[in-house]
Amino acid sequence: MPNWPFRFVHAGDLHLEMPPGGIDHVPEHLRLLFVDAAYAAAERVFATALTEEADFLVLAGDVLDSQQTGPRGPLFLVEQFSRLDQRGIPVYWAGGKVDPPDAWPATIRLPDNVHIFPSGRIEEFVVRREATAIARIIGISRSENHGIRPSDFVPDPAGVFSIAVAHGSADADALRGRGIHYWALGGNHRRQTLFHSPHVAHCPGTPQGRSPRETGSHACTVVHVSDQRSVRLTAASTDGLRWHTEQVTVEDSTTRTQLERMLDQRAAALKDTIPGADVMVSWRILGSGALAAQLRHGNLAVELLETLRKRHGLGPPAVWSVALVAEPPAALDPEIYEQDSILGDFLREARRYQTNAGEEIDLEGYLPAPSPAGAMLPALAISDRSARQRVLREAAVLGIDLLSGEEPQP
Ligand SMILES: [Mn+2]
Repeated sequence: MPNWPFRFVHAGDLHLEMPPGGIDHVPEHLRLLFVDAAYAAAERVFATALTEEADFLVLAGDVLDSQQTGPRGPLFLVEQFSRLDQRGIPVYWAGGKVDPPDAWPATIRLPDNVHIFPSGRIEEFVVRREATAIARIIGISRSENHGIRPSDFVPDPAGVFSIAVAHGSADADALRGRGIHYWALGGNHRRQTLFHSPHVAHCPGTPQGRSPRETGSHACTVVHVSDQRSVRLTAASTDGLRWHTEQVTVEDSTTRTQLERMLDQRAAALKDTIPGADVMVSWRILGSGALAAQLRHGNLAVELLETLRKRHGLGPPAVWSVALVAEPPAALDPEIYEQDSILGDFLREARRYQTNAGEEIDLEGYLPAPSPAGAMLPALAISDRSARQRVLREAAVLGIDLLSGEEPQP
């Protein structure tokens, strides 16, 4: 059945109450950026609805915890909703974990274009253009005791394009079987499309990364529905603060000066590859050699961080170096195991424990005083196989770093 083409914006997990974090120290000049990041990203969601001339905006839960934001959260949203209201763009909002419908402060009036789905039962709205129904939006706010129940959602008997809005996890196959044209999901902070054919289930993720682990671009989604009802998704970037991990490999022969130049060039390049955002970069240094050893144990990592921060971290836009960590190499050069030296002896001993998984490592003898019976023994036994391998690999690398006797190069 042919349809009017239309488009809408789908966003979720705005979490206005949650500023980015997860780092030891936010410098003075970036504090406002952190405090405002969730709001700035949310504002870009509303701006996207305006610039795309969207027919409507769908919010799939966890927009704000109004207890935690205080009045700033609701007042900000009323202002943004009003901007859309002036352009005749309705908002359909299903509550998630932190924003059940009754959490909205009673004293703050929502503009008329905002429709909040109730919890506990499905409600539906029909969007019309020139008296023709172009979309039917069915939704529910999350209830505490259960996630999404796909069977709650029924496609339109007359065949109008049906959009289901809900927050929480759901089995993709169960959703697929319902015949709903588009599942507008929320709850996963990472952007994800569960399926794309013939129908679509999509979660746009949070518009702003909150920690060094949430790297990469964050966005809301513009959903284009053609007259043939094919669905195309485009991401509209929303994060003004971007988390990024940059890997740099050093060779045995790399000097400090060479590494400094490499870091400097990479930091400068990030300004171009990630335009329009302040970048929080975590450096991972891979490789082996004296310089890598020095990075793992000396002050060098701290000194390099300070230089990077001074040269690139001030902005705007800032490329702020969050951390600089040298990773132990995954595999060691087999030749050093054959050395006739203290290091060789040490490595062969470590390898013996690595290959004989059954052989217990006696760590108790290294304790300063006899351990209280039982209390620490389970931890000392390193019973977990992968933990044991990791400890032995780190011990081998530490041995190489400290026993190889190579002078670090200037
Ligand atoms: Mn959430």
